Amino acid sequence: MSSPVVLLVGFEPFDTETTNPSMQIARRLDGESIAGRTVVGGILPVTFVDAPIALAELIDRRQPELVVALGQAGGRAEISLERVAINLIDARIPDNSGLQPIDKPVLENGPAACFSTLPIKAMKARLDSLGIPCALSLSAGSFVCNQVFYWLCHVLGNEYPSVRGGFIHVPWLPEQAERHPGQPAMALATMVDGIRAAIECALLTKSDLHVAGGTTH
Ligand code: PCA
Repeated sequence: MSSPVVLLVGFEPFDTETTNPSMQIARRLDGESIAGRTVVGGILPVTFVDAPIALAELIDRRQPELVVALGQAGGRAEISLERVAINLIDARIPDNSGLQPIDKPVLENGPAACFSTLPIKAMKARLDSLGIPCALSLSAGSFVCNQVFYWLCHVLGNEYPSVRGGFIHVPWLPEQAERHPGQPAMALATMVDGIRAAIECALLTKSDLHVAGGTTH
């Protein structure tokens, strides 16, 4: 019998970027074994129409035990463990298909917000112990990442209630930050180590810590 699967998705490049660290991390960890599970990496398009469909197809096809979605948050200095997805799309820029929805719900008549089911405080403690910059975040924005995060909560909550999932934003890579003077960056190797440790922690932690959280964003 094949080993259980962790689905790890990242995004294609968007805006004026030619790469996306989330895509690179998903590629690097694809096929790795973490705590006896096999990581399956996937890449989502940065488009409001196709990204949620692609995510749902990957979940249905791979039947993962855990789902971690990654996205780039240029300008942030830490790996951001997102706590909450909101039922709002308010695109600052067009997506990769040219669509720019303003003030639209992700899901008509859906709840206003939903929470990550990852043990984010335990994950933060783990990254802190490794010296990898990490923060809890209260906003995944209102672009495609937030939409995918909201959709992930919706699909898991309705169709796979025993499967945990959530969203993690990562900083720009050093080569990206070069084009944005004064902005923070993180080396790919550090991000890969951080996401690997975060996944391992999520797999091994059944219930989250309840310590003062230090939410910073
Ligand atoms: N970041 C964008 C979408 C894709 C990505 O990597 C966001 O934060 O919404």
